[in-house]
Amino acid sequence: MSGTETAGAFEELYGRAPEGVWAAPGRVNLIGEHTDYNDGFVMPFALPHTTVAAVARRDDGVLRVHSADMPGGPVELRVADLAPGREDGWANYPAAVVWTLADAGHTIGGADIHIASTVPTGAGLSSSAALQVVVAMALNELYELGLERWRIARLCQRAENVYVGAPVGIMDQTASACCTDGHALFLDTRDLSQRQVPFDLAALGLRLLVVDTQVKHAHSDGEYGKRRAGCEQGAAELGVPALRDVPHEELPAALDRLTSAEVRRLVRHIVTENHRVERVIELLSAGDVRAIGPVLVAGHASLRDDFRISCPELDLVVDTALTAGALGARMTGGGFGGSAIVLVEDAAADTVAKAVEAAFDEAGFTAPRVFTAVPSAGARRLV
Ligand code: GAF
Repeated sequence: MSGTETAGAFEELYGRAPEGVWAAPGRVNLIGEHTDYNDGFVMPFALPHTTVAAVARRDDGVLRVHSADMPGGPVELRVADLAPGREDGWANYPAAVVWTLADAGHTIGGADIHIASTVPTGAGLSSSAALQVVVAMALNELYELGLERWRIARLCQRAENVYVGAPVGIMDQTASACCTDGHALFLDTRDLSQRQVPFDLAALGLRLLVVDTQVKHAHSDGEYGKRRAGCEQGAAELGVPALRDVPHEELPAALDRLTSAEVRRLVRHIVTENHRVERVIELLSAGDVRAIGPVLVAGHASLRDDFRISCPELDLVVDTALTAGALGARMTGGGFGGSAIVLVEDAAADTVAKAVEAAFDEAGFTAPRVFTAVPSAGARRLV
C-alpha cells in the first residue's frame, strides 16, 4: 500500500488531507521464542508487509479510526473516555495507544486515522504490534512527543498488556519500531540493548520461506498467559529474578530442584532457547549461515515437546520441509497456529514449498500461504 494511495483514501473519507502517512512492518522471529518475558534474547527481523496509517490531528478530543480492511465507517471515540477494558473491536489497538500516551502524561488532542495493512492477521506475524507502532509513530511526530523508538515499543507493549489485556513481551513492538533493512535484530530484552546483525540470505543463495498455516491464534486467550505464569513460577522456585539468570551449564541442577514436571519443561525450553539464540549469533558472526538450520530444528522440537505450543499443521510444515531438503525449519511467534519459517537453498525453494502444499492437501488442512521473507526496514514516515 503506497503512502499516496493511503493519503488519497484518507482525504476521500475525512474531506481533508492527512498531515502525514507512516508505515510499520510485521515481523518473523528467527530464533528466541517466549524468551522476551523471561528477560532473555530474541532475534526477529521486519517483513516487507506493513500497516500504513494516514493521520491528522484534531483539537476537540475526538479520535476517529477507520480501516480499509474492516467493514463500516470510522469508529468514533472520545480520548477522555478511553479506559482499559473497553471493547471497541479492532479499534481497541489504536485506542490503546492513545490511552497509553495520555496515561504517560502526554496531551493528545484527538486524531483522524485511516489505516490499510498488508500484514496478514492472526498469522503470528505481529499485525497488532504493527498497528500499534504505526499509530504511536504518527502521534509521536505530530504531537512532538520526542519519544525514541525503544520507548515507543515499550509504550505499545503497555498498551497491549494493560488496555487490550494480552500479557505479551517486548519483542514484536521493538521489531516493528527498530528493525533495519537487510538485518536481523539481536535484542536483549533485559536492558533493551540492540545489535543489527547483517542477514542477507539472497547473497548466499539461500531463502527463508514463511509458511502461514492459516490456523488462527490469539494471545489474549489463556494459553500464552499460562506459559508466562509457569515461567515466573519457575524463576521464583529457583530464586532468580528471571529465567534468563539460569546459566545453560547449570540447567540439569536447576531442573532437579523443581517439583512440577510442567514447570520443569517450561524452564528447560527457556534456558535452552536463550542458548540457541547465542549459538545463532555466533554462527552468523562467523558467516556460517547454513549451520543455523539444525539450531532452528532444535528450537522447534523444544517448542513442540517442552513448551507445548505447536500444532499438527506447524509440525507438518517442519517435518515435510526437512524431508524435502530444507536446511532448517521451525514455528515462529507465539504458537498455537500462525506461521513457520523454513531455511532453504534457493534452488530447492520451489520443491520444498510444493512438498508442504501437497502434504497439507493430503492431510485435509486448509491450503497454506507461502512467501519469501526479505529482512526489511522498521517503522518510518512515508509522506
Ligand atoms: C508473541 C508475543 F507477542 C511476543 O511478545 C513473544 O512472546 C512471542 O509471542 C513468542 O516469542 O508474538
